Amino acid sequence: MGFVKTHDISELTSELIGKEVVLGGWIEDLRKLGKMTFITLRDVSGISQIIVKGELNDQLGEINRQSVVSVKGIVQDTKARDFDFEIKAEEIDVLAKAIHPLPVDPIGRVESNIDTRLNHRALDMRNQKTASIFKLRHHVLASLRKTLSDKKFIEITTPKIIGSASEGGADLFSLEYFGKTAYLAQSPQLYKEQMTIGLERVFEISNFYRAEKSHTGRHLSEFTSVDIEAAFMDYNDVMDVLESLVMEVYKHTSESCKKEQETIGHTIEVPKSPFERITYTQALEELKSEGEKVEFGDDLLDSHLRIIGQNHPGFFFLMDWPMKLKPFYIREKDEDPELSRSFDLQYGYLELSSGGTRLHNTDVLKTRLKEQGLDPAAFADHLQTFDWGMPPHSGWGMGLDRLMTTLIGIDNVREVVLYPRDPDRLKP
Ligand code: AMO
Repeated sequence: MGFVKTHDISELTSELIGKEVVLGGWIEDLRKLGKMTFITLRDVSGISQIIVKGELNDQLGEINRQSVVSVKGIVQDTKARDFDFEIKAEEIDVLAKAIHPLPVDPIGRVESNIDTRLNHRALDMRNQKTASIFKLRHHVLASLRKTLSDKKFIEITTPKIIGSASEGGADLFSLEYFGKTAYLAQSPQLYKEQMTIGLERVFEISNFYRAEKSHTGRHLSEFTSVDIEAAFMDYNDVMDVLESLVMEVYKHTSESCKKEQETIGHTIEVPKSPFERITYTQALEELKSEGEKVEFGDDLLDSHLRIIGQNHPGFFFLMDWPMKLKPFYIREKDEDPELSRSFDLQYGYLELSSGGTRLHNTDVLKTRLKEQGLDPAAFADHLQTFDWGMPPHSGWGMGLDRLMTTLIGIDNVREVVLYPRDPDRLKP
């Protein structure tokens, strides 16, 4: 028998009763009862019971749990509670044995700590809770792509190996590039802005790199960012886009991923819309009234954001930050040049996204670069595109991994990333 499946387990229907099928999957459980053996077979779609009798049972040697097998047999009704159907086996091929002891228990009966699971991530993916997280992540990505396409954003892929920093000098990984120094992109910032001159509305979903020595549940050295940039939009417009995207992700997964929610043990609650929009100045007032010593121009510390987050649970925008706290590409407010047209999307204390209206005047941009201690010459390639009819534009970047943690109700991004990279983790 070959290893070609005729059906996934979830594709078994009552119409197939009495018919022959070939299934493929992993042995989750195996019970020998004298003349019969009951096997629980799991594939990506579900579990089925395999009944082995007669000669086949006599010939059945030792098969370890978690070995991968191909089973040819006849579909029949079952009395067993946990299964819709069972298969009366005609042939069983062990395609590859699992060598015991296994480093983590894929059934999850014996719990392993996160480091042990991450060190054996491929096997951890046979744990249904882990698999459900990544199935959910797939649905989130599908929903984001659909909503952005519906809103006429065009998906782009920008380079990850770059010649100069896009977000300023800090937190950059550098590498040897044919005798030159190259860097890993921290964001698609400059490229996505440039693309508005021809495509108007663009988005990218890719991994980016930050050499931050942070050891928290929300920082990674490699993270997935969802980025948009849109010509002829103001920061309020792109906040609307962000809000509708988050709402769609929540609605879509809460409706389409019932099984995953059940397995994970968390119900996705669709948040209330519209999200509150509070200003930095308002946040300062709230902090002061709680006895915090903060002045205009101070960045908000984690402890501050925890207070603000408690006052505004769930999603909210924190907008109009002081210019001096913002990157060089952010534009000021006409009515108060000390304030910027910028925002963060918060989930309680957690920053999920930041963005704003961009400067699109080259001279102002050059001045801003210098003010921030950056050399305009290093940005020559970028700056020249502003001489080719750069439209006013706005955009944002959102950490997908962080969004996933809000959806699942956990506080460690490592749970939602296949092979996380942080200062202590480069393998596997
Ligand atoms: P910023 O640096 O705020 O903005 O990043 C945007 C969002 O990306 C996520 N993020 C991270 N997630 C995990 N680990 C990290 N080390 C990490 N760093 C950032 C966060 C954050 O809110 N170019 C701008 C965006 C823009 O203006 O369009 C930028 O990169 O969720």
